[in-house]
Amino acid sequence: MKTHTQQLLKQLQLVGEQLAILIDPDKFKLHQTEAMVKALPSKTDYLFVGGSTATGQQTEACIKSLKQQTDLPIILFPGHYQQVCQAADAILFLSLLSGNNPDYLVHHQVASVPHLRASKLEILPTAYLLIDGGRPSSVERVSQTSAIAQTEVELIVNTALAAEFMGKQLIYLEAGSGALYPVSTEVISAVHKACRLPIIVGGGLKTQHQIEQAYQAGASLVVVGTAFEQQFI
Ligand code: 1GP
Repeated sequence: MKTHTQQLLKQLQLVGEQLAILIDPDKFKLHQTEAMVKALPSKTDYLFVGGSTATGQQTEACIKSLKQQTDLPIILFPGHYQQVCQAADAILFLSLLSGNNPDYLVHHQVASVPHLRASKLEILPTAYLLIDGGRPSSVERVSQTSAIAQTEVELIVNTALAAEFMGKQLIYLEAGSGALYPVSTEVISAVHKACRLPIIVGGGLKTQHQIEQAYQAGASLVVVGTAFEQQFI
């Protein structure tokens, strides 16, 4: 097995207030790549590529096309192990700790190993916590798990701390794509106070104000998908 450099993990640990734009290969149109890359906010640090339903082929075509237009690091945000793609730079190795479906806690991860062993992808061990964003999310539908209510702050903090004790390197607080409201600043700051790991926040972030609030509450990285995507679909 090749050694994976921990370059992006270090960046995520050391640099605050970063921005990732999420591209869903299922909605991505190859002929729009150039325009899409030009429209990226100047502050963009990473591209996340993935979605609940995208195929491996769509994911690979999307990443190869993006790679021709930009040097930004591309991080896989896989909804399924078949989205593992060697053309990316890194992968969020997600475990859906807010739910109790063993498929998304460990089975998909085991199934992805034959693809990962042969790859140079940097592996980012990430605890993925689905938090209620005001409407059913595709993560809930696909994983058949329920989101944690935003009022269950203690449960969210305990889950994040359990992740830290397990050795995860990143905490991802996810309100779901197209969420009516994002993860609250109260939740982000409670996790930030209790937990040493960098916090990624995504789902339902539509305005610069919401993004700033997430940073101020303790998010190291925010992820924006729908609000960017709407310019292209
Ligand atoms: C990434 O699922 C989010 O965490 C993306 O959410 O599409 O609502 O920006 P939006």
